[in-house]
Amino acid sequence: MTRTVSLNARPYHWPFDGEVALDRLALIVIDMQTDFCGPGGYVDRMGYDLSLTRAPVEPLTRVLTAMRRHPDAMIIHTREGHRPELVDLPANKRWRSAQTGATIGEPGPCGRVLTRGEPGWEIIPELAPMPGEIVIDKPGKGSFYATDLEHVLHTCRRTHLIIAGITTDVCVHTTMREANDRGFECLMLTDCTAATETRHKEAAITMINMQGGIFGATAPSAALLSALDAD
Ligand code: C5J
Repeated sequence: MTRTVSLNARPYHWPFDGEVALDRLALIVIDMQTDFCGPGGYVDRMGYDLSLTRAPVEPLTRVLTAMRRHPDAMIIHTREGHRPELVDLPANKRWRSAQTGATIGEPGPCGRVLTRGEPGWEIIPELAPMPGEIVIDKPGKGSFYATDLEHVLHTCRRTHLIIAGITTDVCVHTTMREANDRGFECLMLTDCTAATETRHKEAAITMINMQGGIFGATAPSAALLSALDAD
């Protein structure tokens, strides 16, 4: 019998259907790449405070360690980035990045910005995927757009998603919205996510909690850790 999980969350005890077996659950860790939280990466070059986007690293390490003790649960990592030929980079996305001084596809201290195969695009070593974990490469902000994530989740019979990573207000929120519309029951781990501005993270969490949990629920990782360890 696989273990089930149920935990205190806001605005409701998660999941909505009482409990979820670990073999129906996937943890999705979004874009913990050097470009979003490492020195010389995309976010650093735009001038944001890296201590904010690095804050989830430690709690995420604990969550990954705990989840890896339960092989029934699926672990998925995502990476935002474009093909080296930039054929999947919309002109407006490139133009907007140029306005910030960190043009996508151009060389920088971590190689070409947000480009697949470059050092800045790699997941940071502390949170590197282990063998057997799934990596989804995405050209956009949402993890479902132009990827096979939905197909993988359906094939592996995953109905409940625990979502973490960076940034809360952009790729994490977009992914949670996409997942919610597809019928997945979602939980965001509040200390395992961060934005480039604290008020944006807070607003993003508040938005999830409105209307009875418009996109799902939110909880600190401690709630998940104790649910995973409970006998
Ligand atoms: C952004 C992301 N913020 N991973 N990407 O451009 O949230």
